[in-house]
Formats: sequence, structure tokens, C-alpha cells
Amino acid sequence: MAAAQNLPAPGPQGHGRAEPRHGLRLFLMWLPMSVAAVAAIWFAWYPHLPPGRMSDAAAGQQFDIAVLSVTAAPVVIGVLLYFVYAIVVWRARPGDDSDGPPIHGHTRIQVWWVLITSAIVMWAFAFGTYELVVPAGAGSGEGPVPIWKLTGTTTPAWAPGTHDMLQVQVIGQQWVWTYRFPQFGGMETTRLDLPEGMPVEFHVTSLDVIHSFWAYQLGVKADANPGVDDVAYATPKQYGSFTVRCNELCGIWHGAMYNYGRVVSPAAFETWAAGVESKERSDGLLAALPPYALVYDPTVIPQLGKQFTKVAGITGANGYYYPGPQAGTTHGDPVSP
Ligand SMILES: [Cu+2]
Repeated sequence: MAAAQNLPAPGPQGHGRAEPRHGLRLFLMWLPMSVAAVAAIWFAWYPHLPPGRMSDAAAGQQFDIAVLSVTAAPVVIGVLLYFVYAIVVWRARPGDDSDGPPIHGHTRIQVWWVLITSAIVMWAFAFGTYELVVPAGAGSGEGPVPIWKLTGTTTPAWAPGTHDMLQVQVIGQQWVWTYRFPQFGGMETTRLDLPEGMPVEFHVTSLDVIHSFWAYQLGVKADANPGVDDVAYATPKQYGSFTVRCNELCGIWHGAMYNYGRVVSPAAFETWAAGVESKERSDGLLAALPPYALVYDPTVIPQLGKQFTKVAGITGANGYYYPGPQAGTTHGDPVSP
């Protein structure tokens, strides 16, 4: 920190020897170290910071972490440098049992201290507020009533190459994630494919206990609570696969509650989603699923789930609402091994 240039000189006074300019020394050491650290963080570390740049939300989080790291590095270096300098230069020499000089404050240092720490805090406040409001914030203002919404049009149908917002319902239950696509007939899958470059509106809910939807590489994390429709936004920006984990301890198989998704081209996504929809329709699965809703009533859904039929590789969840395979039968869901 620049405060280092105005440090007190607590060394022995009046011993007939000129006191070196400790503040200047410290500043001249601090400056190149800080410049090097900031450059290393920005140019070498920043591109590798979590969670990557697979979506706009992820890239925004990566940028915030990089900026705050650049802000913090000179402060940390200033503190550690002063610490080491004090030990080396101002330690008591062997045989020196004398008291240190009495020090009664130092106006210039105190003024600088207040100014610099205030400036850092105000910067963090201004940057944090800007990042929360202008790019629609961490999690894009997620919650049951999102404050900021991603730009896009919510329509009953979805088509590639438009501004249509893809709606995806994320359903957590012990212990699997499923995804329903209301714009594709309400079909439900255990794999979360998403279109690159198009806005996605997640509606996250739970059928039983509290879970947490964490699509790590997309930078999306949202609570999955029963009876609550939690909204989060993201626009995928890179092709590739990502992992969805549960991030809320939700029972004995919490650690096994994960599956995968892919970011594909909008045309490939539409082909996939329409294909799943038509297969689930012809298999009778869409008719058997509970009607699409933002939240589901656990006291009603089990009655609907009793009609659930097995469709290999496509849908279902081994939960309370869609009963798993019964002994001696083939009825159940394809999620179970
Ligand atoms: Cu869970």
C-alpha cells in the first residue's frame, strides 16, 4: 500500500546516527512487487480462474474475482512486507535491553491511513454495486422474484436464432436432478442440454427437501426448495459439457446427486429437444407426467406418479413421485442403475 511510504521511524532516536528513510525504502520495495503481482494475476491467473467462461454469468464471476484479487494483492504485499521489514530492521539486537522510543502518534500517517483505507472500501462498494446492477449481478438477481431479468422474450414456443428465452425447470429430489422443458411439451430429461448464445431462464424447485442447483461451469447456483420457484438466468457462451451438482446436504446420497449437461448449437438443441418430446409423447410419458407447473404439491403428485412408465435413456427420476423399479417387475425409471 501507498501507506507504506509514510511509516513511522520507531528505531532508536538520538543515538547520533541518522535514521534511514524507512518509508521510502518500503515504498521502493512495495511498488515493483505490487506491479509484478497485479500483472501476474491479470495476465496469467485470470484466464484460469473458476468458474471459467462457459456462460455470461460465469465470465462475470471470473472477472469479479480477478478485479478483487488485483485490489487485494497490493494490500497483502504491503502488510507482509512491513511485517518482514520490521522483524529484520527493528528487532532488538543481542544485549540491547533498552526501551524503545516513546511514540505519540503521527498525524501525516494517520491522515494517509484514513484516506487510503477509505478509498479501498469505497472502491469495493462502488465496484460491487455496479457489478450487481449493470450486468444483472451475481446469479442475475435470482430468487423467487428476480430483481433484474435477462433480456429476451418469453414465448410459449422456442426457436433457434431468435431472442426467445429458453425456459428450463430444474427439479431436485432425493437424489437426482431432472429438467423439464415447458416449450417442448413439458418433456423431462436427466441431461441438461442448452443452446449456445441464447438466454436461458431456469426455474428451480424441489419435490421433497432443500437442494441446491449448481451448474458449476455455467456459474449458476440456485436454491431448490419445495414449493418455491427460484429463478436464475444465464446465456451459454461456449460449447462443451458441464456438471450439475447438488450443493445442499440433502440426505445420505447427496454426494451422488449429480448429472451432466452440454452446450450445443441452437439448431442441435432444437433437434434434440424436439426428438425427446416426440419420443416421450409416443411412449405415453408426457401424458403420465404431472402437468407442468412452477411448483409441485407433494401431497398431490404421488397419485400422478403412479402411472409412470419406463422409457430407457430419456426421463424420470427415482424419487418419491416417480416410484423406482419394483421387485420382480420392469416398471420404474431409467435413472436407477
Ligand atoms: Cu440434493
